[in-house]
Amino acid sequence: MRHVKSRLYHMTKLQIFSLGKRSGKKLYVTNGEKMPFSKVKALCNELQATVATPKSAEENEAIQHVAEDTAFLGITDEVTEGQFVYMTGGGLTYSNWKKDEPNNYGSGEDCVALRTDRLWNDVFCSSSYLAVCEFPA
Ligand SMILES: [Ca+2]
Ligand SMILES: [Ca+2]
Repeated sequence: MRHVKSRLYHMTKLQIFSLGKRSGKKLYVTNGEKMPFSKVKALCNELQATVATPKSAEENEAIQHVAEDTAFLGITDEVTEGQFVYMTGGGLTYSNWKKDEPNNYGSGEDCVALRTDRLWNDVFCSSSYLAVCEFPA
């Protein structure tokens, strides 16, 4: 019974999300809500997904297509300043930084956001941006 309940809960959570966009084997979905990075992480984790992480121009475009506004990506330089890595592990194999970014502005920006022009900017993790999760469909 507990299994059914948790399964139902999972399905409901999934249903809340609008149907996403697929790129290759990955599916990107958003609930259209803006929240700090810690909440995006928790939300995606709850859905047994990860924060959207583009590893090619095609995936970058797919994520931007799902997001109607600036969205967090699953990339940070929280561990070593200036060294951006995937939350799932490993250094970047693809990037699409806006000119003069990342700039680690102010007291330090350690999260990455995908803008509507598909370019990346390092941003404050405490700022609120769209939550986009990635499913290895
Ligand atoms: Ca930084
Ligand atoms: Ca920046």
